[in-house]
Amino acid sequence: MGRLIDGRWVTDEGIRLLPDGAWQRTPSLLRNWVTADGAAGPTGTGGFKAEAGRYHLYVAWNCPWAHRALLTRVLKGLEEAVPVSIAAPRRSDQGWVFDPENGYEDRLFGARALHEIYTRGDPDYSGRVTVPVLWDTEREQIVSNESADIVRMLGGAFNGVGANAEDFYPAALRPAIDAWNDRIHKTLNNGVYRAGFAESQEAYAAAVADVFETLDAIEAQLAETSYLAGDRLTEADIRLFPTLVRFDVAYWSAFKCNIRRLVDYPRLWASARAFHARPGIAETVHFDIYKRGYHSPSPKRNPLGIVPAGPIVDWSLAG
Ligand SMILES: N[C@@H](CCC(=O)N[C@@H](CS)C(=O)NCC(=O)O)C(=O)O
Repeated sequence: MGRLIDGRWVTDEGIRLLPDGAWQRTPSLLRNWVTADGAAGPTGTGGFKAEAGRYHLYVAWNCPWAHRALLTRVLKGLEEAVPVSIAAPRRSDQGWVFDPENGYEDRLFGARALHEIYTRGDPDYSGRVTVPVLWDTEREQIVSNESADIVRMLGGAFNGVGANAEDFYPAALRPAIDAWNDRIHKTLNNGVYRAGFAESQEAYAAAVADVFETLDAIEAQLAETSYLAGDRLTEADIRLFPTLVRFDVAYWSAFKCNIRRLVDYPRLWASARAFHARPGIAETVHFDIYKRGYHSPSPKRNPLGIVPAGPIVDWSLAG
């Protein structure tokens, strides 16, 4: 299913098909920023001052973009200051929906579907209805639906109002962080989707080559430094993790990213497991949901929706 936007076919997965059979993700539309003093951020308008309890995060366990926001929330100790509602880990003809009977509840409004939140903030909203979403309970509108920006805001704006002092975007490391973010976004976070949704052999081959070139480059980097941008954890490592944790159970088979597995990269595998072992991180990870979600029925990729039994990967530090 999909619809034509600007002369391009936009699928329910929000990715558009280019003439050569390659796929491209459509950009986010709502890009205001929460800041410490309420001043405008790099995009959008001002008036969104960081305050404990004022903002609410909407996510879904299976979405890797939402996952990076959840990871930052945990690592900054913002669980109480920024409450969360979790949509059911599947999409329906209503897009993302809630399923209170099974624990997937809109804790703010009791909405049945996420599109209700988008139109509550802007009755004329006509863009994609995606997670993650950061909602402002004071101004009753969406602040942002761009995960990269939400990661940065949660990481930097809330220090006076509940967050710990960890800095995942320190000034001295910004050039290295920006470079990794850019590369990883294109070739890995999005690269696995470009491989999985490609509709020509050439488009698939190009995407999969990008995926493994970048994984190889990261493995080489980890021989030099403990983390991507140096000897401390940064945003770049946070943004990498959702792709790594889905790799062997989902992307490897569902998206045919199968030249090597994560477990075949000794340093990358060790560093992913160490990240997973940090307090609160494992609670954000749901392997069965990834396996079922990425292998759910899809007319082109998996028409019968059969979910593979393996691989069984031991993420414990002993494994
Ligand atoms: N640029 C967005 C992308 C988010 C995104 O694509 N989320 C997917 C789920 S993984 C979604 O909600 N798709 C629904 C749709 O496109 O209709 C971000 O990084 O925040």
